[in-house]
Amino acid sequence: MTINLEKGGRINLSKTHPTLVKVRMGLGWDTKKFDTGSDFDLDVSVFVLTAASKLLSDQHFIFYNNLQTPDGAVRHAGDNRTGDAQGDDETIYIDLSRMPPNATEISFVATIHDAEARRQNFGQVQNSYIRLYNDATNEVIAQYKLEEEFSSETSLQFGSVYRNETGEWLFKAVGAGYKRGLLDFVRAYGGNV
Ligand SMILES: [Ca+2]
Ligand SMILES: [Ca+2]
Repeated sequence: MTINLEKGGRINLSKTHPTLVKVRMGLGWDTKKFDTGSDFDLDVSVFVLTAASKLLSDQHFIFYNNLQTPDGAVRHAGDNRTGDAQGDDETIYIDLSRMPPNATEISFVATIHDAEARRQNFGQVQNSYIRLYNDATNEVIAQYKLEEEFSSETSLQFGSVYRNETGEWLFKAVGAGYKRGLLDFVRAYGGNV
């Protein structure tokens, strides 16, 4: 059974799926093409963070030019440049068993490539969602459909997979919009760019 999360909602994966090891995150969106004269490319990035919300290393910033963490715990399946895919537009694979012990949060952020020059924002994006699968069984464990209308935001934190004090893994629906670019996120998470 799929759990539908609301903004701010969470699910304790260690309780609902105690044997879960391989997780697949699918992110999807559609763009209102008539609103914009140029291509519209949303990019999903992943930040693997310590308890202090800092990147474990610069290599733990996963994006279209760095598709995998050195430990192999997180892998990005690659860039989709249009949002036209059927179903998930970009996919991230996570192996919880390979996650370094000091990794406490895996944050999923979407940004619009070249948003400023192309004068694009999340007001031109619709049907956004993040979906968490058990990659071993293809079961959709939880999903979060973003209901909110974003107007001028150029980036969006969709959600996080994180570890609590007792070592349980949870998934949280965040849905926070920002007027920030990708580099601003990297800097905020303590990356060197
Ligand atoms: Ca993309
Ligand atoms: Ca799509």
